[in-house]
Amino acid sequence: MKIIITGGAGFIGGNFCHYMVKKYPEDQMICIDKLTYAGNMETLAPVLDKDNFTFYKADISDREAIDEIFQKEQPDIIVNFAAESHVDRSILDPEVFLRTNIIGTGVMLDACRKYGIKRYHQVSTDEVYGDLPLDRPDLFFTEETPIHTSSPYSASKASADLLVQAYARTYKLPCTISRCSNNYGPYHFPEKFIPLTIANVLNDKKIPVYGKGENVRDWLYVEDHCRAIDLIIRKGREGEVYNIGGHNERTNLEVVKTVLKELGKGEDFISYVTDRPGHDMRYAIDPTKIHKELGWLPETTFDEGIKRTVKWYLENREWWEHIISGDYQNYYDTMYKNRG
Ligand code: NAD
Ligand code: TDX
Repeated sequence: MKIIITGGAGFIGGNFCHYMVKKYPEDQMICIDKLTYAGNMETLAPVLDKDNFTFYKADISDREAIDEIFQKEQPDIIVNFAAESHVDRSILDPEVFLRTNIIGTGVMLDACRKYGIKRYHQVSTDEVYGDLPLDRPDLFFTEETPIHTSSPYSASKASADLLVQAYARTYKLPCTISRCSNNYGPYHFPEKFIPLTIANVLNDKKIPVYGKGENVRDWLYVEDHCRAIDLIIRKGREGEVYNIGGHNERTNLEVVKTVLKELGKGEDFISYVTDRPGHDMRYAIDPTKIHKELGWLPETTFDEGIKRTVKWYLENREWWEHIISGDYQNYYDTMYKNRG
């Protein structure tokens, strides 16, 4: 079996490459990544020299390049992780989100039609459902919740989902979609909340908490997400959407306090700053469908996952210091300077 993994030099795609290369030595993993600011070959270091791993540097919105790879590799399964993934960047400049997340998905789907595949899997997000109010803890996102997006990022991801569903219906392309809640774990780019918190504390910098820190996210350890996708591509039903999440809701303030405790630091690191425009209040996934159909359940508790994550950032300083010492500093200044 040949499996194309796009966006494999990023956070979740990278963890998925590690997981799949190790679990399926008989299958070939073919990673396609443009190596944007978020892509990092150091993330792929553990698999680069493995016989069942191949890497192509290419843009998923580049039709010619994608066609060439499909023609050469004749893949069976595609897992499309490649995306612009940071909400704040989509607010600063939406255009690249439209190009990669929408056009790029369209190009991948066209290549699947042209060359024929056994399964196309779209890695989507719970953000396509919009948000839930804080005072209705009884409400959760199910696969039937209407699409209702807030940011240019989530709108571009929802557009991609609609394209996938259109290709599945019109061209009978064998597709699945997964919509996962917030991931955390090793190799998470330090612009995102949990690694940003860890990196700032380790560099003796304040943690910028948006608004009052009361927004709620449903956190899932990245390996649990990888396991869910593996199950869906092998056993999930064609044409279906699967929500992935672990009933692990935390306010941002609770998350920061857990990380600070793990690092043995006090709450004086917390700094409240101007809120994100259009900031979604609460995400909460109902994962009943994937549990009942595929037997999936998260295995890592939040406390255990945070312990492992903090340990990883302490032991892999070089990986993230490399990132924050480069271009990232300009982004950080633009995003956080004068935010007050
Ligand atoms: P990431 O930003 O860490 O990685 C994205 C990867 O895609 C990078 O390696 C980047 O170089 C690559 N890429 C970007 N544009 C590309 C292009 N045009 N062509 C080829 N490669 C390109 O993102 P992530 O957090 O690992 O997210 C991966 C996927 O999972 C995304 O589709 C995201 O929407 C989805 N998702 C993420 C989360 C989360 O909590 N991080 C939750 C749910 C869903
Ligand atoms: O500096 C910060 N301060 C802060 O309070 C940052 C970067 C974030 N936050 C808040 C905003 C959110 O409520 O923390 C929460 C998490 O923020 P992010 O890490 O930016 O994630 P989020 O916006 O929830 O989106 C993530 O989950 C869904 C991923 O980045 C998406 O790719 C995924 O689809």
